[in-house]
Amino acid sequence: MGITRRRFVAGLAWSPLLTAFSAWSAAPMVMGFAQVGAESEWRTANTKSIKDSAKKEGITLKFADAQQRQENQVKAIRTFIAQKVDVIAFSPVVESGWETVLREAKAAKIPVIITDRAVRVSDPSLFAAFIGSDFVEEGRRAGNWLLERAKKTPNATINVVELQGTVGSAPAIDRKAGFEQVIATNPKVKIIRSQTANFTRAKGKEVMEAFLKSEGKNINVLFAHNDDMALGAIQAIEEAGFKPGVDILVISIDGIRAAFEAMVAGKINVTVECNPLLGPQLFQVARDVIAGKPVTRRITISESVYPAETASKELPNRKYY
Ligand code: GZL
Repeated sequence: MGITRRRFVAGLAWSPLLTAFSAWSAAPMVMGFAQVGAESEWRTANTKSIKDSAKKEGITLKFADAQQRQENQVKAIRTFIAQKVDVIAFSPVVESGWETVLREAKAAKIPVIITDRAVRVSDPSLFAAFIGSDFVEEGRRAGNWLLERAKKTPNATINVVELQGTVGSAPAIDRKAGFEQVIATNPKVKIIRSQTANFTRAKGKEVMEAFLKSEGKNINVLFAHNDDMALGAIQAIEEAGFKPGVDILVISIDGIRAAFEAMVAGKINVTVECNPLLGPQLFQVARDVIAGKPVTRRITISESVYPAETASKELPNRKYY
């Protein structure tokens, strides 16, 4: 199934193999998907959306979990190329290091769709489309919430500790950039410690423990690049005898169900939504790409900001974990 359906149709239009075509064209699309891993509840929801959509659309999905390791994603993409799938999609764990394997996919005439996290490549023709959030905007939204809150204590210095996502990943780079862009307008707001906790709950707790040990009472705000790290950090904050959401404000991103529950409990002050439910759009774009239709290169998802006061009303509507 290595040749693209587009070329196959062109070839068949002039040949008597029309019956073969009708049989083949009825064959389900085969997609190879290389997922980052299973590091967070956001990722679990993202994987479920992709698998559920593939099932609903009758698409044969070859799914690989890379356990947050780029070499595993590259290996999976090479396997998909060898299996001559119709289309490859993946959520790149980090932004760089994809040129070689994407050139191999291009040489094999297999279109590639990037979902969730962006790649940094010199040749834009190496992928057909990107479907995902604007992470810089998410960082700005987190920063804007803090600036609004800071108006309540205009003369106070606000010391922020930051739990970054995976080093080199688009969400970690861009959320940090967006947040810093906004807080730079208020000299009273300062990031005093910043470290990666790799988007996981366990690391979030561990790094927050270290922050608390070195900075303790000096910490006014935690900015976590995702809810899982924030939830881990909340455990550390409580074990250190502080009240999360009160002694230390907690700003987070994703909008998973557990974050809404923590907001109802007064332990998270705001979560900036990052929508993981990309499955339906992914398969729509895949069909268009295979059919040779023009596709929008960058498809972003509309998202909201949920301060704690909205949590109990919004909680029942949360479709994902
Ligand atoms: C964002 C996504 C991030 C989430 C984390 O689109 O790549 O990865 O914010 C997840 O929860 O681990």
